[in-house]
Amino acid sequence: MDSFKVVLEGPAPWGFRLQGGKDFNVPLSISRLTPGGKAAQAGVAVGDWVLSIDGENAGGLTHIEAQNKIRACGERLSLGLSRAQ
Ligand code: LEU
Repeated sequence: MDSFKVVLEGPAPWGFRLQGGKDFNVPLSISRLTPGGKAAQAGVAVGDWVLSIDGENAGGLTHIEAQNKIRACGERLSLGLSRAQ
């Protein structure tokens, strides 16, 4: 696994969708990207695991908690991601 961090400059939309979360018993991951959107431009890929949001471990978050945390980021969204090589 290759772990890395991306920082997106706001405002939203960030240009991605999440799937999974603690309530689904599946780790959070990127399920969809808007072509040319901020996340895609920053090198985020479909399938990337979301390890942290805004510097905080995302492992224990439900799907809605993770979405809310992302929505609370206005000017800057920092994501810790991990990708299978
Ligand atoms: N779909 C939202 C966006 O692209 C992100 C979602 C995870 C709240 O800004």
